[in-house]
Amino acid sequence: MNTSPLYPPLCQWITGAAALASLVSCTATPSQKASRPNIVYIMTDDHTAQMMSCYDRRYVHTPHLDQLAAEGVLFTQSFVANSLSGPSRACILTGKHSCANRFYDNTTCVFDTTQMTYPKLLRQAGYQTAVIGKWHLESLPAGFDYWKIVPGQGDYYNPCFILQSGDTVRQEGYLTNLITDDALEWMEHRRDASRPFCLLIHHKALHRNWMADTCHLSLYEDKEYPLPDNFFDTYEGRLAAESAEMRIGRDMDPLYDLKMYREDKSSPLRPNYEAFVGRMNRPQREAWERFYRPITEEFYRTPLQGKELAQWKFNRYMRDYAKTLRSLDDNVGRVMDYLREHDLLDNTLVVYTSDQGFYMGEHGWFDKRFMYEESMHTPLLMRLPKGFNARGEIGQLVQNIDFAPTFLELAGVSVPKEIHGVSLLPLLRGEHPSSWRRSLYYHFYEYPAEHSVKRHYGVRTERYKLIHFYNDIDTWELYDLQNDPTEMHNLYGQPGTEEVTATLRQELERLQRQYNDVEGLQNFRQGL
Ligand code: SGN
Ligand code: CA
Repeated sequence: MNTSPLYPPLCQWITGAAALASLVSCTATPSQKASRPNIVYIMTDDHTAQMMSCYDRRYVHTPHLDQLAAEGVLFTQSFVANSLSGPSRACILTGKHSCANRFYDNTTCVFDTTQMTYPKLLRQAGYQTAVIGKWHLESLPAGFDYWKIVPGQGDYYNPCFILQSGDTVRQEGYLTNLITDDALEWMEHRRDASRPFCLLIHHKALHRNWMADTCHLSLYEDKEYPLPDNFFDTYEGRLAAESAEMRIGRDMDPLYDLKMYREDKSSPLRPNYEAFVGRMNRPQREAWERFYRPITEEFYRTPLQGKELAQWKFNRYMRDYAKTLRSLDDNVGRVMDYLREHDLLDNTLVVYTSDQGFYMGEHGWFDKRFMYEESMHTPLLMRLPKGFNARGEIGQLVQNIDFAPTFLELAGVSVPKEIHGVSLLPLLRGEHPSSWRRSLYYHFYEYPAEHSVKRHYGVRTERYKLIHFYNDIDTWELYDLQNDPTEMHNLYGQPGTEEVTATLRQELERLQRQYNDVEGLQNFRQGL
């Protein structure tokens, strides 16, 4: 079991929630209640809506997230602008598409911290700002009173943190718990209770390779997960999909991804198994091996092939993901308990989202990147401060570039004209603005790169999606999401689709002009 220096291990927290109350001293004062709302923004990594029971009941039960949704709002049509970690984070901080914030991909970019971000503007307006956890923008955070981040992707076990002092410290414990410990510690001891705050809690979970806390390893082992209908997709009419390297059956690594380590087997991804389990202390390592050893022995004793192997991998992947998710859901519960017990909920906007969606076997895949639904979509829940009356589902098209203007408007800070997103406050008030946007723009750049997803951009309306894959390919795809929600039938060029294609093309070009996506526009013209 993992422990943190500040608080007892999470598994004890769950049974001893009352203990938290006895640790606390800081309660909201009447003046604070009347002040500008706080923002608690929880962002996870690669958490997809299929794996949240408030969105989808097939696979998992996430009681704390469900409660957040039940007490607030759940966006059904929430999307990212570029389905990858760094780019998504840059879009969120700036409220602008990648073409404007210039953080295009994870591999070649460094975030320019001299540019405008919403935390900077909130801070200038008197908010206390903090970010804890995964940052992944290469440069160090700017615009925060307090930050503590993991280097790069971070490690699940006994992770290192980079501190504001410039020092790097290694902390014993499980990362999802440690990030939450620090967030609670910041709210409890490091802020001035008389001023509003904006706290960003950025988890590494549920990023690959889905390493659960030792206390959750034995969960869900008797569960068989139903395969998505298009698990054995043949990618007909979709060249870019066919060439991607993210198939569970073919590309998921038994050692690195599924932890099937055996002394005489090495992984092409992680020749040294120690790179990830090597961080564990002895009890962690023993618990880990106790759990995985019998499964590994069975795996090598009765080798599977073809579809059987793919299905076996799918089930192991789903179980590891669900176990890792368990810590996340519990830790969201800890944050909500803290806010409730400190009388902060009435005056706080709590947001739960992910840096993008993820494939849980749809099209046979894991990972993200594509403009297809599972990865362009991202979960979005909000619990609203007093005065905002929306509840239940919100169905308008929203995008992660909308968070910055929403938070700024909520704080009474004027929204800079350069921001591409729009404030969600009218929707949170329960209004149904007739002029709400009818289309979204998307642009993905990280190619050539891991998983081999071609560069592409496109437009999504409520019903249709038009995508152009470019660079070393030049193909268009058109989907009717109403008749083909899983995007299996590329209608581009089919008789009868001329009118809708022309309208979508026009809309795509309009959006590229509006956001001044020069590279996109150039490719659009060449691709015609
Ligand atoms: C790592 C992963 C990839 C993943 C990227 C981007 N490989 O490189 O599978 O697509 O991160 O993810 S791993 O072998 O290092 O696990 S992102 O969410 O950070 O954009
Ligand atoms: Ca991610």
